[in-house]
Amino acid sequence: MDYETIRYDGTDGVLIITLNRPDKLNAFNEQMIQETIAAFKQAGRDDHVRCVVLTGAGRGFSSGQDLKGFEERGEEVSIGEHLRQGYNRLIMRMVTLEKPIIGAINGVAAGAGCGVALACDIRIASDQASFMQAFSKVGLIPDSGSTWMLPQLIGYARAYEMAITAEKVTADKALAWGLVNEVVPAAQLDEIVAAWAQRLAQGPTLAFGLTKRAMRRASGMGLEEALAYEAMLQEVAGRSHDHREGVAAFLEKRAPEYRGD
Ligand code: LHQ
Repeated sequence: MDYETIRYDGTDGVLIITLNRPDKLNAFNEQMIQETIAAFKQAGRDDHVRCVVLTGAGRGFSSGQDLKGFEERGEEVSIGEHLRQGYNRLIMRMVTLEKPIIGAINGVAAGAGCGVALACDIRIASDQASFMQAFSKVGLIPDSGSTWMLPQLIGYARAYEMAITAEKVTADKALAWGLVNEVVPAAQLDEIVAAWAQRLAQGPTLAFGLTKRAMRRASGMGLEEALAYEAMLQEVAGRSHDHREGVAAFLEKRAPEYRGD
């Protein structure tokens, strides 16, 4: 599939999706929202893809909704419908993709761009990155999953602070708050993310995917239900090639060779 607003580059089990409207700090217009949804759908269907990296071209990760583009669509556009047809589908595609997604946060992640960053499973941030719940600057509430994901990640008080101040949270503060997994020098971001992605792409993809499903679902469950759900998914993982291979490799004192199934 040909994309115009994103780049879609895959090698050795790693797919890199690059938001590619650098002049606008990768603000999402309608085409970029739909192309990013399509890219994650394609990633889900392609068995060669075992890890996805999401990043931005230029100095931004994403500045959120393209406010100029949205304004030009006129007064009668329903924001609710725009979310339902766009960002909500994108966020659901990301969280239901049963492969790890690494957010390589190269610069500012604002508004819906912050929501999309939060929907990644792991965030590696450049020391130049920042996170901004920009919505209240334009009189809106956090969307794209931010009201759900942000309090879970950093707690209600910090999440609410980010929402009502709309101030940039620096990479270092994001690390201290548990918003990112690692902060790295900007010049080394690509290299360090590539090492992470290679490692994950050589891992037991089925187990990584089921782990994501179990953890995402567990947040809506009590312990008893979560235990039952874990047992059900472990039954599936336990029948996989990679489980047998992992145990055999351990017993034979060698490195495992996972296939992803
Ligand atoms: C932009 C944008 C942008 C267009 C930078 N749009 N051009 C959902 C549904 C429906 C409606 C509304 O929203 C939503 C969800 C949302 O995402 S709401 C939140 C939308 N985003 C924002 O409010 C952030 C707006 N941007 C900013 O505050 C700044 O650009 C940040 C703090 C992100 C970066 O600041 P700087 O590093 O100083 O860069 P800059 O402001 O100079 O931006 C560079 C260029 O990118 C500039 O264009 P220009 O032609 O002047 O060089 C900006 O106009 C353009 N740009 N964000 N969201």
